[in-house]
Amino acid sequence: MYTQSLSLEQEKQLAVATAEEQAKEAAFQARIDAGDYIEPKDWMPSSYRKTLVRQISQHAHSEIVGMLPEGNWISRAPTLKRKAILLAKVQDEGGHGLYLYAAAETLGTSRDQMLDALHTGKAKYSSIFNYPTVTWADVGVIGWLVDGAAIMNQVPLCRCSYGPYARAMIRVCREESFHQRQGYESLLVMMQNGTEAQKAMVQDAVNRWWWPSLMMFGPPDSDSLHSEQSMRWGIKRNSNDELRQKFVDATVDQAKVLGISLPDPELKWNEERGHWDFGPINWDEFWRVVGGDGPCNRERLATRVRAWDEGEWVREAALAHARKQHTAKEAA
Ligand code: BYC
Repeated sequence: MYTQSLSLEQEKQLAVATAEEQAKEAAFQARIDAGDYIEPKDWMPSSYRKTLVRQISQHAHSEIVGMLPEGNWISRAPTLKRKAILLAKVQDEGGHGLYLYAAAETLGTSRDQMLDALHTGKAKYSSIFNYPTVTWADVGVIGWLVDGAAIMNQVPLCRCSYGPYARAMIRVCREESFHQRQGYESLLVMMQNGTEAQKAMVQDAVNRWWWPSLMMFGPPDSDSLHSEQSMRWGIKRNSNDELRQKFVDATVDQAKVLGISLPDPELKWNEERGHWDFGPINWDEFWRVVGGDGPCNRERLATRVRAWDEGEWVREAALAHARKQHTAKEAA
């Protein structure tokens, strides 16, 4: 009898808690639907927090790992001007990673935890950075196609429902736009004033980067695990396929101006849809790369882990300095 009345009481408490939780979730969704920004101290469902930490930290990792393929060409840039531009671009990417780690930290996850997830292979980063940069033209093509795809995906994130992420993205997008233009301009110079060998080098780079760039937008909507919920929460404003189509539509004309061809025999204007049709994407290759078996996955991760290990003394020195400053302030 006693046990039964206790469990009834517990059930009642549970029902009240569930009703409270549901009311909170409904109020939260109403704020999102009204276009309100969610700030770090606001109540949020734990799954919203988890999704954001996943996406923002993976985005941050992509920026940091994304420094490597282009960084490979800093010492071999063909002119002082191109070297200065490339240095600034790679440095910007480091900065983007830092804004994004800071945005993710506001959700209660430490930078050490995020980096540990990267270094142990638990967290993902963009598939695109697992491809090699074999010639100088790859640097221009990364600017044009990879940063072009990144902007297409990231401009809508400036209106993401989570305030710190949305604000970080505004600055990131401004800089990405310069990155895209510098890449396009460097390709234009090679295509208009270059030798036949240089033009062939640009075409070869486009052939290698085109399909991986389309994969950057993620799996097709039918296979996208998170899109539906993320769109309901206003984290994603467009689906993977919508953004991929927008990118193809914008890029075809740019390719014509450059005088290069895109490596897709099925690329065709569809009058009825008002969009470019394009051929099938090799999703087996995408999942292989995402799963760790791309051309450069092991090399990229090993480089990041080495940088982390070799930077330990810097972190220790910075912490010791901060402690010293703190003690001096306390004593004063
Ligand atoms: N690569 O349900 P889905 C840059 C994963 S940095 C690897 O559609 P979601 C730049 C996805 O994480 C560019 N993994 O996911 C830097 C999920 O697995 P988990 C980076 C991918 O999150 C330096 C699973 O597949 N941009 O531009 O709704 C130099 C199912 O996917 C990829 C961002 O990070 C991929 N390509 O949508 C130059 C932007 N695609 O997490 C340039 C922010 C999907 O469940 N992120 N996966 O294990 C986003 O907008 C979204 O996270 C995505 C994916 C559109 C990428």
